[in-house]
Amino acid sequence: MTKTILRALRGERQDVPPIWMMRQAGRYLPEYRATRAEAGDFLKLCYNPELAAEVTLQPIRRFGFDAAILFADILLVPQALGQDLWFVTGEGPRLTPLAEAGGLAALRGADDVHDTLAPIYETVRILSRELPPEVTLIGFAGAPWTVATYMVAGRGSKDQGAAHRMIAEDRAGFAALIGRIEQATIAYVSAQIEAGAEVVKLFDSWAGSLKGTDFDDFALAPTARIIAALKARHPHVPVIAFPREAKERYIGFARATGADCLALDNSVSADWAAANLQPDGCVQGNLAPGHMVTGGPALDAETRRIVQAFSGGPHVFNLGHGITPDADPANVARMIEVVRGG
Ligand code: 1CP
Repeated sequence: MTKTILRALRGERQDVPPIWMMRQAGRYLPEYRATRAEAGDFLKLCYNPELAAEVTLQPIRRFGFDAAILFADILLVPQALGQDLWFVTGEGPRLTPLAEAGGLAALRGADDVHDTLAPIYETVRILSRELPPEVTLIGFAGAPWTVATYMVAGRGSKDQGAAHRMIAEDRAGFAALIGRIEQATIAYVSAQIEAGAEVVKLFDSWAGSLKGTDFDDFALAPTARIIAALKARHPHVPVIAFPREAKERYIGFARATGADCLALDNSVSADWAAANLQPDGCVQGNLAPGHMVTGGPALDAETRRIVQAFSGGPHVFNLGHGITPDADPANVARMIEVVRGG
């Protein structure tokens, strides 16, 4: 029997939507914190196939989600392209900003990423052996725009100002950077699929800050080219696109990029998305992550409302963004129970 998430991604409506959760392996789980401590730090955990597989499996064991997402990070691709990467505890990722690192010319070619990323493929192989047969394995990468914002600025930022400045000052240079990330992403994600990933998700977390033709050139077009390349090699592997905060640009995004499913953030209402996006195919989302902290009757009511809103078509239940470290695991268990009819 085909797994429930694969059925949804192929466009099938189901009475009970399959469910998984962004950042389901993470700091809100004591067993995750213990394994991360054992690994030493976050990056060592990403590059340790046994321990990365272990943290991927933890939320499956604890909650029985329908899918597992490979434990890794979108910033491993810049590192594999040769940019220094480290994480500052309590602050987040740091990279040597691209201009200081010698620009695009100093980076490796897209086909040279595999040496660095080989442990990630090993994690995928372990998971495809160890996951329960009914659970789907999701691989992922960042979409080029979001990855580029970190490469240019050397860190996360609220407005992605450094990348926007580069677009204004050197549009061709920025397009070349996007092209390099795009090629590396195709190589990386194809290798994940060959190692056993059954679905791919492209995270464009900062898509919302691109407007007009910038959105077309740097969010939509690169995603479309990546999906076209993946479909040429692996036609049966569904792709989930997540152009977060794209708002009205969500309309038509699945058709224009060839994505099988649109992951929805919390800026779009479920009723609006059911009317405007679901007719094009599967949608994923979009409970606000705050309910995993606060729980109570509002969690039950919102969960039921979202399931109901999307009940007329293909739907994968998820949060609108990643679960936060202050979330209560009991609320996660309750959300799953409600989705499954409890
Ligand atoms: O302290 C820790 O243990 C590290 C916290 C953490 C985790 C659990 C980071 C640092 N990355 C991850 C794992 C991760 N990141 C996954 C694994 C699978 C999962 O369980 O979902 C995935 C899919 C990501 C993707 C990711 N990393 C994104 C896109 C999704 C999103 O959240 O918008 C982004 C933007 C990153 C960069 C990143 N890595 C880590 C942090 C704290 C950040 C964000 C920094 C910022 O806010 O700018």
